[in-house]
Amino acid sequence: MSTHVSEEVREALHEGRPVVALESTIIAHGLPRPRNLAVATELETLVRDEGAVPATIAVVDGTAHIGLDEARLTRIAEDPAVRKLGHRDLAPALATGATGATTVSATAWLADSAGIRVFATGGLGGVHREWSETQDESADLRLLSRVGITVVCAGVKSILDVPATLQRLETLGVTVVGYGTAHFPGFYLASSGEPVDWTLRTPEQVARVIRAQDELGEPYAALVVANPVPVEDQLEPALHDRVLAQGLASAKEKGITGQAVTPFLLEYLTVHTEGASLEANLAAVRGNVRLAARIAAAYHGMP
Ligand code: PSU
Ligand code: MN
Repeated sequence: MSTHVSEEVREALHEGRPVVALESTIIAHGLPRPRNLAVATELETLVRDEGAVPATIAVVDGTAHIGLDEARLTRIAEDPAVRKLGHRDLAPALATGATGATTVSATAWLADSAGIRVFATGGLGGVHREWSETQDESADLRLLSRVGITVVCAGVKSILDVPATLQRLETLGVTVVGYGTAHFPGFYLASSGEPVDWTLRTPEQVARVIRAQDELGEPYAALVVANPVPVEDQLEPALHDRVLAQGLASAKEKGITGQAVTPFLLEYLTVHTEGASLEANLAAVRGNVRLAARIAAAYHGMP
């Protein structure tokens, strides 16, 4: 397969130093330009500040890159022709020389293949509202049942049907823990109101769970570490509920389907909350990236 692991990431993995995978769909399709490039760079710096090596993942000209140099990162952020690639799109993208940003499903797969144990994103994809009409369930969920990677996220995007998504994660055997909370976070909101079965409070505790997965052996599903956005940074809940309802109605009216649904709703919220949802999204992602780096450091520092 046409995969390229950057020298910095390769050396870190070889020497057993912490590495954190970062996805690129959030950069290309989840955040507005030109802010997205600044955020992509900032996230890598946050990882480095915690003593870990960032590995942003994307497909450029038919090669899957684990760790992007500045030119490639800039292209992913700036080129409007960059595609959105889920796991199932990787083979045709590599075979045809395409360029695309990787979603959670594609990133988790590529990171795991490269030997990276910890991955940070904003919010996972999941079961969409009105699933009974559209059967729209993100490929993120099933893929996470197939790779033993740890994903730090602020829950699943609140545009989704959260209880249905949690049920699917249970069925698929994906372990879900709340970080410092007994409730599943709500992406833009600190809590979705749904309970979680397990609460962990330190990076070292999370690292011990990863180690226990290692000992239980393959095949093991992913570990989802659900880390809430700080309450002071969350989107105001009443504003969230009102604008989301309008966005869902607008998506339906416009006939938006498939891969376009998630980017459409994220942008709708950004525009109609005058940027407040974007700030909440960014606060969540920053917190996740920092925590992921601390978990990776704790895991690699274990005796
Ligand atoms: N988290 C964010 N913004 C995003 C995403 C996650 O804060 O844009 C992306 C991830 O790449 C995730 C994708 O895999 O949204 C889900 O898309 P879909 O629902 O089409 O599977
Ligand atoms: Mn979908």
